[in-house]
Amino acid sequence: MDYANILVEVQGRVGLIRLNRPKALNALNDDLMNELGQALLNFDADDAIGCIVLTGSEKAFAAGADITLMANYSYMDAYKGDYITRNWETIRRIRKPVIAAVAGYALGGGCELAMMCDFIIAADNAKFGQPEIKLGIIPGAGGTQRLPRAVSKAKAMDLCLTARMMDAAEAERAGLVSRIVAADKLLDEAMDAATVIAGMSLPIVMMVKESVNRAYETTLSEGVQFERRQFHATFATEDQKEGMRAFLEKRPPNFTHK
Ligand code: CO8
Repeated sequence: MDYANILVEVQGRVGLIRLNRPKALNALNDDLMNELGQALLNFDADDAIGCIVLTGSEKAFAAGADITLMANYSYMDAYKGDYITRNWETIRRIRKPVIAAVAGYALGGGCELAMMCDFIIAADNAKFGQPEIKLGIIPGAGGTQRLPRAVSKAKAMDLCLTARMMDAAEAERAGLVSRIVAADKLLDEAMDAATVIAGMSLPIVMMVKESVNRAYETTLSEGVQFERRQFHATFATEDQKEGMRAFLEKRPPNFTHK
């Protein structure tokens, strides 16, 4: 499939998507979000793919939603047209893990997009922020909701109210990113992590993702109950038999994703 705003490739069992609007620092518009959604759904439906990596360029993961597009919006354009936002949530429907590999700017919608991924690996030059307030708007894709859950209310308020950027080190201390790597190693590190995940049993990987995400949607006791049921369900898989047999036979497992 041909895309104009993203580049898509497959390496082993990993699907790689690069945001590719370099002249606008990967600013997110409707076309890009449509293509991203389609590429994610295609990888999710492809049995040969076990994990997905989403990245941008060395200068920008994404510098936010496209301001030229929004500048003359009316309320009705935003509300009734639902431009930009209408395909925004596709990423939440993806059942396989999506790793954000973030170098450079991840601002506004770019930061929100990274936060919708399952975890973020950051280059040492990464900068995160929710600068919408400087434009006279507020975050519109989870910045006021996912950021406090990721980094605490204090830091989320600080970032959303002052529009300041947070560097990679601060983002790691705050819990927004899982690891920091040198910028020139970012993609290798993200692809390596994705390859490790893609080598695990796919149904079990999906159960892990679903269970961890449940922690953000429910009470602790409901979440633990959900986890317990998923744990029980793992014993219905062939990969559980293979994983435990391989351990006892002191050999690597050969998962068949069943
Ligand atoms: N939209 C459109 N174009 C952009 C954007 C953007 N968000 N960011 C950068 N660009 C363009 C610039 O206009 C410039 O274009 P040109 O060369 O034609 O003048 C080009 O990219 C390069 O940018 P700069 O020259 O500004 O590069 P600098 O290195 O000087 O600065 C910055 C980089 C600091 C990233 C700067 O470009 C900047 O501040 N960008 C805007 C960041 C921002 O405010 N982001 C938030 C946008 S609002 C938002 O994301 C709301 C999300 C709502 C989501 C709702 C959907 C569900």
